[in-house]
Formats: sequence, C-alpha cells, structure tokens
Amino acid sequence: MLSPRTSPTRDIVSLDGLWRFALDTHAGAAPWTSRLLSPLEAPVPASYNDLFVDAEIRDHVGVVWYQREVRVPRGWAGERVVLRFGSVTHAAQVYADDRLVAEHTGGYTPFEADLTGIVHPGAEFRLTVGVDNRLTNETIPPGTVTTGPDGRERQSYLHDFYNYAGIARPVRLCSTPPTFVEDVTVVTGRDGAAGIVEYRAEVAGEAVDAIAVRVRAVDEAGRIVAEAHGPEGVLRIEDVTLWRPGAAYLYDLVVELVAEDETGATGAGEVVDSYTQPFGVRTVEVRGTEFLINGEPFYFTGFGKHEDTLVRGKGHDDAYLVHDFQLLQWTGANSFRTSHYPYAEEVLDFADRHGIVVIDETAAVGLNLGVMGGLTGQAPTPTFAPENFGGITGDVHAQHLRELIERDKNHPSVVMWCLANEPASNEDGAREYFEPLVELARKLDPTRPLTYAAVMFATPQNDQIGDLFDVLSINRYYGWYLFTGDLATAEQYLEKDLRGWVRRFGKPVMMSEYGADTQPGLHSVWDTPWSEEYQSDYLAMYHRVFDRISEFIGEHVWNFADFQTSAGIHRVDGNKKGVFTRDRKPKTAAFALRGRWHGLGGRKPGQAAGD
Ligand code: GCB
Repeated sequence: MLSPRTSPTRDIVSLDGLWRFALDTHAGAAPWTSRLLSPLEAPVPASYNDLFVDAEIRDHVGVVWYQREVRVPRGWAGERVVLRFGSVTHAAQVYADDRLVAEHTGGYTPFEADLTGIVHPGAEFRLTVGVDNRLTNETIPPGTVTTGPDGRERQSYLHDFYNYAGIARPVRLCSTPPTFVEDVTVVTGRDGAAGIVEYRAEVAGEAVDAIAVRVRAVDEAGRIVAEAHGPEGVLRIEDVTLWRPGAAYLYDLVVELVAEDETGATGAGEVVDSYTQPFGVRTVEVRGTEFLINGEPFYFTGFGKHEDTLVRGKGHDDAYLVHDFQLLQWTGANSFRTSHYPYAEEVLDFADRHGIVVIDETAAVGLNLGVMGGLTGQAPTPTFAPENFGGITGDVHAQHLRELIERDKNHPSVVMWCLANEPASNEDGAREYFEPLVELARKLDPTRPLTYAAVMFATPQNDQIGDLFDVLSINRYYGWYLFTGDLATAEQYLEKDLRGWVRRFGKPVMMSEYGADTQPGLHSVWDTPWSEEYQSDYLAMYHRVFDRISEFIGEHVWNFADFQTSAGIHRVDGNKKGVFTRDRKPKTAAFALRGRWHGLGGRKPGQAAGD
C-alpha cells in the first residue's frame, strides 16, 4: 500500500487533532448516526489509555468511539477521495455519516476507505470511528478476555507491553485522480558501478487501457539519472550512489500516468497522475554465516525498541522520533528491531533518510503458551493445538505478514523480516504453523532474509523451525531470569547455547534480546541485580561471549528505553530493561555501549574495514 504523498495531482488534508471521544458504554446505540454526546476529547494520534484520570477508560475492554467533522476541499470535484488511517489499534469500524465505509483488523498496519461519491467536495461529513482493543485467539497479537465476578470484562495477554489502544498514527484525507497509481514496487541490485532498479507500477481506476506509464529516477541533486516507459521495467543508474548503513542516499522514482492525446496516441497527452516513490540502491544477502549489505559484512549494533512514551502511549510523535534517532546515533547503534509490531511509516521513512538499518517485525508476539507454564508452574498448554493457535491464528498471521510486506517493501532501511517474537518453536506443531508463513514471505519478497526471535525455551536441541529461516535471532536472559546475579555461570551457559545454534544450523546468529531490569540511581559495588553497575556488567559479559564466536553477526540490547507493561509482580511500573529511562535519560550502561559500538563501527570485533 502506497504512503500518502502530495504530488502535482494529489492533495492531502491532515485530520490529526482533537476528536470527540466516548467509551461505548457511554455512547448510546449506533453512535455514528448523530453527534457523540460526550464531554471528552482525545488527541489523534495518541493511545487513549493514559490521557484521562479515569480507571474506567484506562482499563476499558471493548469498543471506544472517536468522532469529528471533516470538510472535503471544494477543489476536489472529479477526484477520488480516500480516507487513510496509519493504524487503529486493534480493530476499526469507520463510518462516514451513517454509512459503514471500512473495517480493519490489525492494530499496526494502515488501511483506507474510498469515499468517492459518498462524500462531496465543499461539504462536511461526520467521521466516526469505533476502536476495539480486544485480543483473542483470533487476533495477532493474541490474548484472552474473561468476565470477572463483578461482571466486568478483563483482558489478559502473554506479551510484555501494555495493550495501548486508539488511533495512534496520523489520519489523512487524500485526493487522487480517477485514474491513479495504485502501487509501486522497487527492487534494486548492482552491476559493477551501476545500480539496477527493477520497478513495477500498478494502475487502477477509470480508462486504464488508454494510459501509458513513464518513470524517471531523480538523484538528490534533482538530476534525472534514468528513464523508462511501461508499467514495469529496469532502470540503470550509472555511477550509482549506494544506500549504506550510516550513509543514506535516496533517489526518487517519479511515476507518471500519461493520457492519450487528441489524436488518440497513447502516452502523448497530459499527465493524469504522478506519484513519487523514494528508494535506495542497496543489496542484502546472507552468505554462509555472514550478513552482507552491498556485499560487505554487516554487524548489527542496536536495540529492540518499543513505540512507547509517557501520556501518549503508542501514539506517533515526531519529536520522540527525532530524539530517539539522535540517541541511537549517540550510542553508536546502527540498527534496531521493530519489536514487537510494525512501527509507524514515519519511523521507516526517517530510517531510510538517516541510514539506520531496520529488522521489521510482525505483531506476532505471545504465540507461546509454554511461557505461561514457565511463569506459573502450571502444566503447559500446547500452543499450536487447534483450540489455541493452531486454527485461525495462522491465517490472521498470514494476513498481517502480507500487510507488512506490502507496506514496507520499498524501504532500503528494512533488511530483514522478523516473522514472530518468541513463538513456541520448540513445540510440536511449530513447523506446520511456520512453513506456510515462510513460504508466503519468500513469495511476497524474494529479496530479504527471514528471521524469528527465539525464546529461551527453544534450544539448539529442540527448536523445530530454525532451518526454515536465514538468520537465527536469539533472545536470552542468562544472568537475569536464570542465574540471577551470577554472571560467571551465566557466561558459561550463554556461550554453550550460542555455539549450539551455530553448530546445528550453520547460519548467521545474532542476539536479538539480552538485558537486565535496572532502577536508575541504584548503585552497588556487588553484582546486585537492578543496579546500574549490574546492567553494565551483564552487557559486558554478553559482549565477551559474542566476541569469541566468529559466526556472530550482531547484538540488539533489550531495550532501548523503559516501557509500560500490564501490572504484575514481575514489573515495577513497567519494564525497566531500558538503557534509557522512559523519558530518555541515559543509565550508566548507555555510556558503556557508546564506547563499544562507536569502536566497532558496524563491523565484527577484530574485523577491519574492507575485510
Ligand atoms: C522477552 C520478550 C520481551 C520482554 C523481555 C523481558 O523475551 O521478547 O517482549 O519484554 O523478554 O524483559 O522479559
């Protein structure tokens, strides 16, 4: 799905701002049919949970309503009118006046409603959005809704971040011409010093047969460096400037739809639609136990992150976007994983422009009932049994994967797809569950490697899916959940474990999570868990192990910043494994990482530039 962009033929009106807001319990029947009678207003984009000092709202399970009036620009006569949501978490029903115009499930991917003919240029319409935050066996991520003795519904889930909900990303009203560029795909390669750009443009709408497609690639100085005709083809850019980690370079692919002229000659008339797709020329490849970007070994340094800030929850915020990237660069991080769901498109655009590498993850987190058994001592429930996640969950997961790849396929920053976080890959049924997903991902995008983040119960001995993937990403907490406070024992177990993965699969291995909860300001001369020194020593121990394993291709600390979780005895106002606090102040470990990562410069320890 294309990102909304203005062009000579396209306009955008932002619908961000304050909307009327009400819980469904206060909204009356069919709240879309009239003005929402509520004293509350909620900002868009933002999660709604932390805005109000009202536990009924924060803990609400079910639907909430957002509403505002929208005026369609009067200059849009004859245009297509499209309403586009960056995301609604987790399910949306959208009404234009009394009419249902879109429904979408999946809280982290965009969707559109075509309002052409339903709303009218110059006129106002009432836009009402129902937002459902419920997670079940049939959603990704999954969860369970139960009814308590007081008759109130309660939501539980197996993932370790707060179930923020709402309209957390920008909402826009967009115009396109009636004949329009519907999709663009760009795949890049190299031929010596030249860049090879395969493109495909999909055209939809009226009189498509009378339309010709022409494209041109434009460099950052505005020079046209290659041109072609036709809905698909190959461009050659001589002396190409590559997109490199830490040194981004973007070209624009300008796609134009050209009408017939008055003699009927196709492609000789006026430009009826124009869309500009930025792209970077770079290659990604797994060879043996190496991860190559532009043919050069790349060593990942960085974090698993979250979209999580005070008050706005998972609401997208450009100020935090800029600041977080500043902190990434300050620590010497060259990459991050979009744990545990697709992030806002604005984040990936920014990564493209600033040369930060991204591992792009679906929202499939919590497909693991064994974790529950591990934490509670109860007998584990089989994760992939038909009554659990063996049924419809896989189809929903596939749909999410499709939407992720369709949205993010053109981002040069995205170098790998992560299909799930900590699935029960050690359990029976895992292979049957993941095989079709791997096949689908490879069909949709044959160019990017695939990974999944392996849970600590999945060992080199019992994992059932590692061979299906290209890179093994391992989450481990030796020294935290296991051997707490005993880094010497933790070090031995960690090394044995990681070497086991290398030996069994012969593929590149990276650490996708390692971290220790840390209370800022707590100091100790001993190996005291929760102290700032312990976090630093814990990370240093992992780094000693990584540096001894030559097949190792990267390290992503858990987590970039402290983040909110559901309440529980394992969490003190959230997860505190951040190297930065929730308000982005560095803990001691941030300085240690900065020393190490700037020294590495994106290469394996001991590996010189150009090796
Ligand atoms: C994990 C999960 C992550 C948690 C983390 C923790 O393995 O992937 O979502 O937040 O552990 O801190 O326990």
